[in-house]
Amino acid sequence: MQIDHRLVTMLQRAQSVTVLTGAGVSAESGIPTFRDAQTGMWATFNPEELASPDGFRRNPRLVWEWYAWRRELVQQAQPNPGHVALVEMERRVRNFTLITQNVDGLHQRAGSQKVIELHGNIGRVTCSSEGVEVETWDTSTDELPPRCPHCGSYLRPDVVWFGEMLPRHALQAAWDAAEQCDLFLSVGTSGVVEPAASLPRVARQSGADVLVVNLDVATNLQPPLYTIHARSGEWLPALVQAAWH
Ligand code: BV8
Repeated sequence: MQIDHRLVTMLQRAQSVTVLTGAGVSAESGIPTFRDAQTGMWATFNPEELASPDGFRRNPRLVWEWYAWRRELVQQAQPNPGHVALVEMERRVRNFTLITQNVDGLHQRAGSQKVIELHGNIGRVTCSSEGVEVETWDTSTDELPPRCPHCGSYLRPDVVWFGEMLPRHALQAAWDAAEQCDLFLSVGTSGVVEPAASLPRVARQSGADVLVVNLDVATNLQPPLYTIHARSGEWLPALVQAAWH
């Protein structure tokens, strides 16, 4: 895959690079994106309803099982070349920050060291009342969701639901990284969900060049916003290869 030399030069010269990833980066690991038709038994449910406090209040068992199904998908998935390319980029760029909207932990499994998880991580479980992480619970009953061993409230996935605030420190760190970078990459995100969707604009307003890599854009290389129609699992490795090999 040929990468435009202007983009390669921008990356080579960048002192500070910030990357925002969305479900499209994990799609090539076989994890359905949020807006693709959910496969299997979840095709009839609206993710934004299941991923919400009201959805959990209305049907805690269904929501717990939806996350258990997704957690299984994630555990069977492997990081793809797009994740691996971002690990090398982190090693090559002086100031590098990776912000992800994904909750699958694949960036960390690929080897990324510094990952800002804006929407939490499906691999962690918390108490729905105390908010603290819970690692073991009574599995002898078939009641779902399981209950917190400390207070008896339902357990829930450690993810940010629609209508919930993002972790303050993570959002602040992401905002700062968007303001301070000279190159911002937005990869595999539809840019629908706020406040993450505002990060590319924050970067542009702070003078950064912004590259958007997605399948729902046409390629248009007009500074300072460059849109590239490409698969992240192909384009990111080709960019890293062109810049440093
Ligand atoms: C908040 C964790 C303050 C859970 C997620 C009305 C009422 C209440 C709230 C709102 C409202 N209106 C707006 C809001 C704010 C709301 C929001 O933005 N809603 C949207 C739907 C309009 N945001 C919130 O609620 C946030 N909190 O604002 O708090 C507040 C509080 C109360 C009231 C108001 C405000 C919390 C948002 C976090 C939600 N949690 N995830 C879980 O995963 O179960 S978001 C979830 O959806 C994902 O984490 C992800 O972030 C998002 C999906 O977005 P993408 O990652 O972009 O995925 P998507 O499928 O959309 O796109 C994939 C893209 O990849 C596509 O463009 C596709 O073309 C591309 N692609 C596919 N394959 C590839 C590819 N690209 C490259 N290569 C490929 N191979």
